[in-house]
Amino acid sequence: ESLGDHRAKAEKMFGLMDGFLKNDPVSLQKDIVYHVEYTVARSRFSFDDFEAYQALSHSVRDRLIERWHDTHQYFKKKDPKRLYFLSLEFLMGCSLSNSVINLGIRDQYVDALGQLGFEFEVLAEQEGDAALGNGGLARLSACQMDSLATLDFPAWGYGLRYQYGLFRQIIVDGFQHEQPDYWLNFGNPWEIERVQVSYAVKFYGTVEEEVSNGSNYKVWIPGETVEAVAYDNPIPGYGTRNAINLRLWAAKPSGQYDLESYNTGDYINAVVNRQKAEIISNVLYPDDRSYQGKELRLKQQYFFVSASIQDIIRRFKDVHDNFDEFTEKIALQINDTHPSLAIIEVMRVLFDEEHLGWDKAWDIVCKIFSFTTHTVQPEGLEKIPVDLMGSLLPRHLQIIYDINYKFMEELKKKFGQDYSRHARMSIVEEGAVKSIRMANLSIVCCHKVNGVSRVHFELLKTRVFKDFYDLWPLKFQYKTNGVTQRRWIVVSNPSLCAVISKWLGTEAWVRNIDLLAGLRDYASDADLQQEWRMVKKINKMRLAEYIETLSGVKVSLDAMFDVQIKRIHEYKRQLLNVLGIIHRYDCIKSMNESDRRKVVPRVCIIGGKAAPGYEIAKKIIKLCHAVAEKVNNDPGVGDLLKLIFIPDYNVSVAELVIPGSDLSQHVSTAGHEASGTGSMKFLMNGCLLLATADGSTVEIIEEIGADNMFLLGARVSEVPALRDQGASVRVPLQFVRVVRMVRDGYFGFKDYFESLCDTVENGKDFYLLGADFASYLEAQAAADLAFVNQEKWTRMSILSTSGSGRFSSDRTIEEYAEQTWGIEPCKCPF
Ligand code: B1N
Repeated sequence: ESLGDHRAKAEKMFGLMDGFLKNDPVSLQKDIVYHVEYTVARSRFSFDDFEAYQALSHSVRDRLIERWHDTHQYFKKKDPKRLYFLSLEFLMGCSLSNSVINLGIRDQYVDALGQLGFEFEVLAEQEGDAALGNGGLARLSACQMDSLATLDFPAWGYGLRYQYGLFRQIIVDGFQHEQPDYWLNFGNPWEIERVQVSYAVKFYGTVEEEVSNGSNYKVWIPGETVEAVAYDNPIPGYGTRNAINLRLWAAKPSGQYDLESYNTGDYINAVVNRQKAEIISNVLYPDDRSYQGKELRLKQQYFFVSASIQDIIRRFKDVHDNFDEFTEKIALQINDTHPSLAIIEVMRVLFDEEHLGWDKAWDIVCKIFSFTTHTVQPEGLEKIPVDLMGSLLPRHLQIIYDINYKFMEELKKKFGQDYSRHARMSIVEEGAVKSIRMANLSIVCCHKVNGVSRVHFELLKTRVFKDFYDLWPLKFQYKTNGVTQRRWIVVSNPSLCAVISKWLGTEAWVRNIDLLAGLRDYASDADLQQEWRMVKKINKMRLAEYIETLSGVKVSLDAMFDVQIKRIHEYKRQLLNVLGIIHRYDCIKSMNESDRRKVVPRVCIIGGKAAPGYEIAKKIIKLCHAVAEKVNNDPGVGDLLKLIFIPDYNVSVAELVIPGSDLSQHVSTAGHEASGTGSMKFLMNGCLLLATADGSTVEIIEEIGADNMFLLGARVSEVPALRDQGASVRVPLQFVRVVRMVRDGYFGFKDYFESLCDTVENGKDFYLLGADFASYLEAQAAADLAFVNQEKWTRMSILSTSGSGRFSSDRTIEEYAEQTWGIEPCKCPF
C-alpha cells in the first residue's frame, strides 16, 4: 500500500469518526449510555452504580485514547530525545477523578451525570486502587509520570502488570492479616491490551561461541522462553493535550510451542507447563527496603527489563538504521537498582546481537543510563547471589564479570594496590555467598547517580557510596522528591483548591506551583483564615464519618486530628507515637477536673501496612489496637483522647485522610528516611508537621521556617554518638514508665509485647526512641499550645501551603530533565 493510499484511507476514516469526541453534556450522556448498553452490556433500564462507573470510565477512556494517539503520532513525527522511566513499582491509585481533571472536563461530567440522576462522586467511589507498588518509591513514580505528562516531556514509563497488587490489610482482633489484591477481577478500563505488542524473554540455558565475519561472538541459547505482552495505560497531562504512556508487561506462555511434548502425546502436561509462565507477573513483592535473594523476584526484574529494552530498540530502529544517534535520542532512568539489569541487557544486545564492538557498546551504555537511589542503609542494597545470576542469566553474568574486570583495572591505575578499597568497590562481593552488588554495578555504568533529598545526598557522599564519590564526584547529584499538586490538592481537596484559586485570582498554580507563595500575603487575613478553617472543617467531617463507619467510634470535630500514615517500620517510629499516646492517656487519668478542662482534645490516627514477614512491625499494629481498645472505652477520658487505626491504608485512603488532618507526624530517626514524601502532601494541604530533621524535612524547614512546624529529636550528626552511648544514653522517666506499662500487661497481651519492648530497652534502642522521647513530648506540648490559638494555627497552616511549592514533582522533573536526562518538552498541538 502506498503512502498516499494510506493517507486517503486514514482521512476517510477520520471523516467517519465525525471529528473528535465532544464534551458537551449531551454528547457525554450519549457516550455513557452507549457504553452501558454496548461495552458493559447492561440494559439501559437496569444498571447499578458499579456498572455506571464502568460506562463512565469507558467514555473517559475514549477521550484519553484520542489524546494519547495524537501525542504518540506527534512524538513519532518530531523524533525528540525520549526518556524511558523504568520502575518495578507504580502506585497509581484511582484514575477516574484524576483523568477528568487533567483532561479539563470534570465540570462537564458532573453536569452530564447530574442530569441523568447520578452523582459523579458516588460513581467515582466505585473504583478500586491500582496498587502496583509498596510505598513512597512507587507513589513517587506515579507522581513523576503525572509531571512528565503535564510538562509535555516525551517520556514513557515501563513496569510490570502484577495480577495481584499490594496485599489488602484486614485486622482481626487487632492483628494484621493479609489478603490477596486481585484487582483485575472486574476488568480495568484504564488499560489497553496490546496483544500484538509482545516480545519473547529468555531465561536459563547456556552460552556458546559463534564465528561470524571472522569474529567470535557469544550466543545465548535459552532454556526457557516467556512472552511479554504490553498493556498500555495513558497518563494525561493537566492543561495540555499530551497524554503519555505507561507500558506494563504481563507474562504469557511463549508462542514457541514445546513440540517435543506435543509429539509424545503428553498434551495435558504440556499445556499445564506453558501456563506456569504467567507466574512471573503474578504478584508484587510486599517488602520495601529489605532485600531477599529470591529467584522469582530476579525473574520479574529481568522479564520487564528485557521486554522494555526490546521495545525501545525496536522503536529506535523504526526510524534509524544504525546506532550513531542512539545516545542523542534515548535516556534511560533506573528507579533504584531494581531495573539495573537493563544496563547489562543493552550491553548484551549491542555487543552480542548488534556486533557494535565492546568499546562502542560500552560508550553508549555509559551515556544513556542514569540511576536514582532511594536507600540509606548499606544493608538495604540489592545483592544477587552469583549462582542464581549464573543459572538464570548466564550471559549477563559473564558481561558483569567483564565490566568488573575493566573497572578493577581502572582502580588499580588510580589507587594502586589498595586492595581493601578494591574489595569494597568491586561489583562482585566475595564471601560466604558470592554476590553481585547491583548498586555498584549501577554506579559504575550510569552517568549520574541521584539521591532523593539533600540530607540523603550528604549520606551517600560520606557513608553509603563514599568510595565512589571520591572516585567520581561529578557523577553524584540529588533531586529532592516532590509530589503532584494535581492529585494531592486538586483531586483530593476540592474545597481547598477553590479557596486557593479564589484568593490567588487564578487556577494557574495547578501548573505553576510557585504561585502558591502568593498566599503568604494573606496568611493573617481574617477572611481567608475563616474560609481556610471552614475547608478544614468540611474535610474533618468527611474523615470523621469514615472513621465512624469503620470503627464505630464517634470523634469530636473540635479535637486536633493528629495523623501518622505510612508503611510500618521501626525506623519510622510509629512506636514512639503510640508510647506518646500512652503517656498522654496516663496524664489525663491522673488529672483533676480543672486540669482536664485545659487539655486539647486529640484524635490520634495511625494507618499503614506491615510487610507480611516483619514481626516487630506487626506487633506495633497490635499495640495500636490494644491501646485504642483501652483508651477509647475509658469513660473517664471521653473526647479528650481517641486512638483510631485505619485499616488497609492506600492511596485512596490517603486522599481522604490528608485533607482532614490538623497535624501529621514524620518522626523517623534522623539519617534513616532517604526523603519521605507523605510530609509534602500534608504540607500542601495546610496540615502542620511534627517532625524530625530527617530526609526532605530539613528542606521543608528552610521553606516554611522552623517556627511554622514542631521539630523534635536528635539531628543526623548527633545520632552516631547517641548510639554509641548504648545503655547509658539519657532516657526520661516517663519513657521508662510507659514501656513498663506495656511490658507489665496494662494493655493485655503481656507475652506478645515482650519482644517489642525489648527493641527499645536495655541499651538495645537502636532507633533511639528513649533518647528522643522528651523532645517528642515537648513538640507535642507545643502543638497543643499552638492549637488553642486558632488564629496562630491557621496562619501556620496557610504558611505551610504557601511554602510547599518547592515540593511539587514538577520541580523535581524539571531538574531531572535539565541536569540528568537532557530532554526537552514536545507539546502536541491542540
Ligand atoms: O523511597 C521514597 C523515599 O521518600 C523514602 O524515604 C524511601 O524509604 C523510599 C525496595 C524500596 N526506599 N527504598 C524503597 C521500595 C520497594 C522495594 O522493593 C526498596 N523505598 C524507598 C521515594 O524516594
